[in-house]
Amino acid sequence: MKQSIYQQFTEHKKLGKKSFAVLIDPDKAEKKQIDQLVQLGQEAKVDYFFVGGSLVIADSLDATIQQIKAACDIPVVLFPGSPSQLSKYADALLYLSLISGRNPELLIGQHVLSAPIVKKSGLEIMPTGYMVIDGGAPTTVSYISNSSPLPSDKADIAMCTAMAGEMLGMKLIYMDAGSGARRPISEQMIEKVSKHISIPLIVGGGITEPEKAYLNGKAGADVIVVGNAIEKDLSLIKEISAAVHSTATIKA
Ligand code: 1GP
Repeated sequence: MKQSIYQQFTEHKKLGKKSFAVLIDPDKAEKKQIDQLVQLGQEAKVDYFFVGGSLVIADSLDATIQQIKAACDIPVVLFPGSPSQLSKYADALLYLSLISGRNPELLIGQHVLSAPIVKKSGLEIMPTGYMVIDGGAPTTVSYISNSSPLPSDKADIAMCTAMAGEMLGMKLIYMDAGSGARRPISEQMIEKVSKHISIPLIVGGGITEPEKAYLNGKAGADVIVVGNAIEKDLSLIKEISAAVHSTATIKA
């Protein structure tokens, strides 16, 4: 039987294998650029395409995913900024609860309203504790979510938040400095969080160099997400993918 995406995440974590996810914002990516991204993604052995954005204006989500699926077998995971960003063409959904914030709408409110539609979508649902970490500049996600990000130098708060998320039943933790963050999440914070949880850890926001992607993996991130930097320079896919895949955590 085909492994679910979540089984892949946990299997890779067990083996200390790091994965690379390229984030595609359906609003920003043009049809031609998606074709190029998919081709380069296949060549570079990208593990996942995450699709979504804090603010998706154009109605191109379904079309974007169909275009990716028609061209490759790389799984497509929805990373939605709102409940309207659902597509039955994707493989799985990061079912996000903003556990770093204190906005009840994003912790549970919107989930209640959209639950029947999400259930009917038939998507693989992955409950995800979403933590926004201060990336040095106000990002769309902090404005839209109307909640402050977690301070970047407070690794202990991040650790306790992630631990609470896991004990509440979240299956993944996603730490995000926000799209285009000036300062990506520190390795010190990643290490602290990863040491205290047993579920897979996704890290993204402001990663622009292969070296940083590599160091994040070394520090304990299981999935590294890059969006903006690749949008600007497609050739980075190859370098960052190689860097992520060269990381191996020694498992005791
Ligand atoms: C943002 O984690 C993602 O939600 C990726 O961020 O676009 O800065 O790579 P970037």
